[in-house]
Parts: sequence; C-alpha cells; structure tokens
Amino acid sequence: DKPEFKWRKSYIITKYENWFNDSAVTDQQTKTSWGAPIMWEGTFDPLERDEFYIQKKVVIGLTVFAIGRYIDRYLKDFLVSAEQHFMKGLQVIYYVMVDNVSKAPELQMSPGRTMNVIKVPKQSRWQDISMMRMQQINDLIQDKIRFEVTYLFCFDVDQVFVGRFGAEALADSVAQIHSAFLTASRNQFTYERNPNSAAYIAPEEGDFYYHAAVFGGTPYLVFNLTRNCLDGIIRDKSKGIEAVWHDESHLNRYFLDHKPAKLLSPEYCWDRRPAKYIRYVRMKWMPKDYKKLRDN
Ligand code: 2GW
Ligand code: MN
Repeated sequence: DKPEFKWRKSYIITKYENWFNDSAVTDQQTKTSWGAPIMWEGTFDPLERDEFYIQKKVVIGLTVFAIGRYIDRYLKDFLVSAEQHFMKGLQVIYYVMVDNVSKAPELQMSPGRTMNVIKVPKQSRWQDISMMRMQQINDLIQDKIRFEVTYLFCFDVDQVFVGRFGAEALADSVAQIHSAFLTASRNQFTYERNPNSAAYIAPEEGDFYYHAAVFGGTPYLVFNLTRNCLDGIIRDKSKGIEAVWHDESHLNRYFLDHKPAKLLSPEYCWDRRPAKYIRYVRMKWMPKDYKKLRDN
C-alpha cells in the first residue's frame, strides 16, 4: 500500500518566514573550499565579462516552465523582465514549457533573442509538475538544446529579474545559494534526512543549501544533473517515498557529489525581504498565494 503524499501546508505557511535569519548580509564568502567562485556584486568587471562572451559568440539557453495557473500568474512578468536583464547583449534562446500553448504571451524579442514555446503534459500532482521538469529538461537537451546553445540556465517561473544577471554567471556548472540559508548552519539545512531516499544527506555532510529555482551549466553537465536527479526521483517513487523538497532535495544531493564550478550569491535569487539586507538584487521571488495556487 502506497503512502499518501500530502503537502504539509501548515508547515509551509507558519514556519517558512522563520527560516530566514533576519540579519543583513555582511561578510561575503567569495570562494568555496573547493575553489569555486561565489559571485557577488563587486567581485567581477561586468563590461569585461560581456565583451569576452560576445566575442566568443556564445548562445545562452533558458528553460522555464509554466503549467496551469502559473501561466497567467507568472510567465509574462518573468519573460519581460528577462528581456530587460538576463544576459543583455548576448544571444539567448528561451525554451518556454507550457501545458497550454495558446496561453503563452506573445512578446517582441530583442535582436539575437528567440523564443520557443513547447507543449508539455500537465502532471496531476503539483509535486510531479515540479519534479518532472528534470525529465522534460533532460529530454529537450537530448533532442534539441545540445545542438543550439553553449550554456543553459533553468529557472522557476515565480520570480522576476530586477538587475543585471549577465555573463559573470556562466560556468560549466552553476548552483544557486538559497537566500534563506546563506547564514544558516548545516544542521538547519532542509536536506532529505531519510536514508532510504536517493536524496539522503547525512547530518555531517553538505556544503551549502542550494535553491532549485536557478541552476545551469553546459548542456552536457545540465543533462548529467537532470538525469541524476530524475533517476533518484524515480528510484524513490518505486519505494513509495518522496524527498522533503522534491527535485530540490535531489539537486542538493547531486551538487554534493558533483561540486558546482560556480556559485551564485543570493543576489541572483533574492527572497522577499527588503533590499536593505543585501547590496544588490538581480532577481527576486514573486509573491505566492499558497492557498490559491496550491489548493489541489
Ligand atoms: C507548484 C506548487 C504548488 C502548486 C502548483 C505548482 C506549479 C509549479 C504549477 O502549478 N505550475 C508550474 O508551472 N509550476 C512550476 O514548478 C513553475 O515553473 C514553478 O516555478 C516550479 C516550482 O514550483 P514553485 O515555484 O511553486 O515551488 P517553490 O517556489 O517552492 O520551489 C522550490 O521547491 C520546488 C520543489 O518543491 C522546486 O525544487 C523549485 O525549483 C524550488 O525553487
Ligand atoms: Mn519557485
């Protein structure tokens, strides 16, 4: 008999805000123990980076999913803001995955930028909508993206770009530090703690808590990442278990074993705390009405 998967709504609504360590981001770690840079405003020269990548004629891919109510609620704001701030001046190909193609917004793209709208099936459980992105990204890299882009970024849709998100973020594999856990200690990280899950991380393990709302790298390495996460998700499903933070738990397991080449500071995916907590905000979460969007 299968356990029933239920979203712990009360947990989310009441406890979520408490996760945030309510202090300004001051001391900035700019390098990991394995030598990967952590990108903060002031640690790079934006013009120099852009020049280098424009001359190399790189093409940047971006995947984003909007299924069901997320199309109307988030997709247009995400894309319009990406046109203003994401890899400005570089060649960009958007891969917009929706369950209803006719609802995708029609936008005027800047020169050198194109948008593909791709129909994907709607999973009935929202946890599967989130997790099965790993499968759909993996399939699309295999069939299409690997022939078209130099680097690929994969994003949640419930966020907007508000500042530069440029070539400094490019690397072979890129992970996003979750803003809520920047100053948290390892035992506060919400890794999967069930040893039977493929996403299990032992209490004495872990580098950072990564946010699945942003990850990227070369198509080859994002292929590897999505394949690994998907395999873990499927293995868990066959045992009737599901990791506490779904695809994000598996992503954290993956990056523990395959250290990312570059980390993005929380400037690149900032929560909704006022900007006084951080020097520069590049992307920020959109408000979420959990009741309305998660009532299923
Ligand atoms: C998600 C939750 C509840 C109800 C609906 C959905 C939903 C998600 C949906 O109806 N339509 C949809 O397109 N999505 C896609 O999945 C969309 O791209 C969205 O950004 C993504 C992840 O769902 P989201 O953003 O509501 O979840 P978060 O912000 O709590 O995401 C973190 O945790 C997730 C796993 O629970 C993922 O790992 C995600 O990458 C994390 O940022
Ligand atoms: Mn999200």
